[in-house]
Amino acid sequence: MSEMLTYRVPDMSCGHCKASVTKEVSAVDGVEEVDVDLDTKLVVVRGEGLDDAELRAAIEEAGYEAA
Ligand SMILES: [Cu+2]
Repeated sequence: MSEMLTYRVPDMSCGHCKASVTKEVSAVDGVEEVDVDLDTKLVVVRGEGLDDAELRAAIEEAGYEAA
């Protein structure tokens, strides 16, 4: 069964931010789809067996912090 987790990442501002976050989060186990909306600063992650700590670590790895 697919699940969805959403993070707010206020420091994302441009296409480069979006690409960095998408790349790191996509590499996390179980992630099937990553949607970054720069207007709302939301990162929506869909997948199976998602791990909140791993996803937050991936966002940090990209250089940002989940609010
Ligand atoms: Cu940027």
